[in-house]
Parts: sequence; C-alpha cells; structure tokens
Amino acid sequence: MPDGKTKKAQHKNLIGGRWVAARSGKSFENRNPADSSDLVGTFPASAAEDVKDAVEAARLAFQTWRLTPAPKRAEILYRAGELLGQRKEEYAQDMTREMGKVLEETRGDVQEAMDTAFYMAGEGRRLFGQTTPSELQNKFAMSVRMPVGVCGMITPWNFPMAIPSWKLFPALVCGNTCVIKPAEDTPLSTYNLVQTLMDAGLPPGVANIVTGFGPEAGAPLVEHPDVDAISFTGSSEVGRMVGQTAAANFKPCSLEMGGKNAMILMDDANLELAIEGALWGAFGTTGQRCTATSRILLHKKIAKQFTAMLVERTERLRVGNGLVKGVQVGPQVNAQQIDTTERYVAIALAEGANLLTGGKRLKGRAHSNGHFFAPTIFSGVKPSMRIAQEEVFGPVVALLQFSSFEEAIGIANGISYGLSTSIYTRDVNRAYRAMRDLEAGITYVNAPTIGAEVHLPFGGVKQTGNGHREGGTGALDFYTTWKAVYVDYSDKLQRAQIDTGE
Ligand code: UN1
Repeated sequence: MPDGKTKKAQHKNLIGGRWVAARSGKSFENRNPADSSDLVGTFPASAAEDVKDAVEAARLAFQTWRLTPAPKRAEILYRAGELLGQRKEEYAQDMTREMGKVLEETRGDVQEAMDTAFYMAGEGRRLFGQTTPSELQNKFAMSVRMPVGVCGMITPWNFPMAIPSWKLFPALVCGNTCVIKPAEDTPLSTYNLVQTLMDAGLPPGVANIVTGFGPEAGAPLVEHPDVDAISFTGSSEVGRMVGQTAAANFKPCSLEMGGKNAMILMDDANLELAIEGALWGAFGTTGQRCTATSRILLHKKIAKQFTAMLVERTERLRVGNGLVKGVQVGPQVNAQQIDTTERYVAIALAEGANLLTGGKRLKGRAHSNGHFFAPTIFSGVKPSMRIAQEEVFGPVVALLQFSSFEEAIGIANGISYGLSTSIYTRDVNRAYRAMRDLEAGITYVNAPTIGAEVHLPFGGVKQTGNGHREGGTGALDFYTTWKAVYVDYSDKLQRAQIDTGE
C-alpha cells in the first residue's frame, strides 16, 4: 500500500506520481477533533521548494494530459466516481475522524464528490463551444474551450472531499493539471480523493498534493509564476491576500469565502417545517459551513412561538463524537475555531443580545478530549450587532425580528456577504419577490440555507466571492479559456472589416 493511503501513517506529498517527504523532512500532526488522543496521521509540512517540485511535475504532465481526448479524461472521472461509491463508508469514517462532523454528513460529503465526478464526466462529451457564421465568404468561425494549464487549489477543512472535488474534477476534465494544498486539518480526505483518481487511471503528475500551512505552502503556490490559475475556498481574510497576489500577476483567481446567511420566516410559514430547517441549517456541520443559517429573521407575529420551539428542540440535540451512533452535532474542528466561537459569544453578550441556550464549551466525560461547544441561540439581536454581521463558523444562531416583508429583505441584505438565503412562506408572490430581491448567489424557498447541488452554480455576491462560480457550467468557465478560431477556405486574403463587399 502506498504511503499516502495507510492509516495512521506518516503520509507524504504526491509529486509526479511519487510519494515524497517534504524536502525539509518536517511534518505536522493531524488529530481527531473529537478526541485529541487519536492521531490520524502525520503529513509533510511543505515549503516553497516542495511546491516548486509539484508545479514542475504538473507542467510536465500538462504536455500529454491536454492532448488526451476529453471523453477519455472523463472516463477516468467516471471510474473514480464508481470507486468512491465502493469506498464511501471507509472514506466517511476517515473524514469524521479528521474533521469531526457526524458520519451521516461525511457520507454526504463523499456523495457530493461522486455527484461531481459523474456530472463532470458527462462534460467530457460536451465542453461545448460555438460555431457561428463569418462575415466573410468561405470562412468558418468557431470558439473552443482550451485548458488553462497548471491550476493551484487551496481547499478548506469543512468539506474535505466535496470541495476538492469541485475544483479537481472540472479542472481535470478540461485538460488542466493540478497542485492542491488541502487544509492542514483535513489532508487525509484529499489523499483519499486523489488516490481514487489514480486507481481510476489518472496518469502521474496530473494531480499533485502538497500539504502544509498557508504561509509556508499556500502562499508559494499562489505566487508561483508557472501556476496559471488559482482556486481558493476559505476565509475572507486569506482570500483577500490570495486575490491581491494573483492580481499582481494577472492570474485568474476564483475566491469563495464567507457568508452570514439569513433564513426569513414569514407569519404564514409552516413552523414545524421551519424548525427542522433551522436546526439543520444552523447546527448541521456544527455551524461550520459557509452556507450555515447564522441569522433567523422572524416575523413579529410568530417570533415568540418559534423561539420557544427552537430552544426546546436545540436543547435536545446530541453533541458528541461523530462516529457514535445517534450523535447529531460533532465537535468544532480545532482549538482556534472553538476559541472564535467563545469570543463571539462574549461579543454578543457585551452588545446586549440575550443568550437563550448554549454559549459554553461542553466539558462532560464524553466531551473532555474534544472541541465541543453547546448549540447556541441569541435573541434580541439588532441588525447592526457584530453577531448579526460577522461570520462565526460555529454552532451559533442569531434571532432577529421584523414586521414587514420589505423590512426582512432589508435586514437580510444589510451585510457585507451574499452567499445563501432562505424564505419560509406559503405566499407564492412573496416567494418570487424574495427570489428576485435577496442579494445572494443562492436562495431557497421553504428550505434552509444549506444543501446546494453540484450541477448548479455555487458562489456568492458582495464579499463572499469575486464573481466566479463552482459547480455547474460556471466551473468550466473558470478552468478553460476561450479561443476564437477562424478558418479561411477562400484561397485569397480576405480582410475583415475592410473587404465588406460594398
Ligand atoms: C460550504 O459551506 O463551504 O450547500 C460548502 C451546502 C453544501 C456545500 C457547502 N453542499 O451546504
């Protein structure tokens, strides 16, 4: 078994199809956030020199991969999708161990990678361009998609397999080669994904992995002159640096960052349905989704009733190790993340919000070795409070009130992010108005703010991103560049715009 696949192993980087240690020999530990005594494995703490090796390997592989017919590239993705299906349980277990979210969700994460594999495999026989008439006689005009080249990818820990698949699979089917630096909290799931691609027949050097930390391994990838495009998912703070560095070299760069996603509950909402949605949207993945429902806007008429129902149901959620049956909410991913949650609880209290439940770390026997935080609800939140404006990325939800539809839309839009939004109503006119007026890349009607499907565009407006989309055909637009091709079969010089025949 290659070093990259053994459990609890000393893992290595994958460069040019070979498993190699960081040149410095340094490594870091990957521990289970539900039980810090459980060492998942060690991974290379890579630096610029390792990134350089990986980019060179990707450049070399590009020469042949770009010439491999797209339907053949797609067959490898399709096989990878099938293999992921066979390995789903094993990979879900690995993912829960390294990231913490419950098994049901990590199975979903692997499923999302499978969905992306099958969808992008289909694109291998499409990748449509256009043919269009020429303005001149005996001349043929068309546009074709060309691969961009070597693509650098920096991925987060909250969807350790799905998000790498959103980047790798479209890039590969389009004929690019890749260097991926996964989050230091969840490298194993990227190993599992790329190992599956190799088992499905991906040639050496087409996908390379370099593990490590942002400043040492991520930054050199963004800065490397031979990396043609960068795709980043993570915090706005890091995204800004990635974007600025890429811009200095005119490098295409896709940024997908934060959210402060609102669910609006009108007075005609089905409250039972909305409770289910709120619990799932706010506390699924322990609130660690960029699409998490972190604000619930309540019509004054139903606010009291809904709040009581939500608190009651929240207090019944089982928080614990995601590998244990019946657990609904796992730990936070690391010490830093739970510190942030704790800090925001203090900020919200200082701002005058009412803590209805939670607000503290869990310390019992089942929780003593992990980063567990009680699902937390604040009421009496004003739109200008930091708890209503800033992303927490933890199990914390803010309840706000409104008295008209217009006011609700105003509050929902009154933030610097624009990823996901939701409205619960039975009024079809209001639903359509919300679909039009909510400033976000995603709007749900009668469903929470999470649950995007891979064949539709994923991304947001305002400071959530820089205009690109993952998922759907938007991903193809990022991983290809358009070439216009003219074929003149007149056997004479025809000057466009000049030989107009007038
Ligand atoms: C993320 O939150 O970073 O739509 C990605 C969803 C998931 C993907 C979330 N399919 O909630």
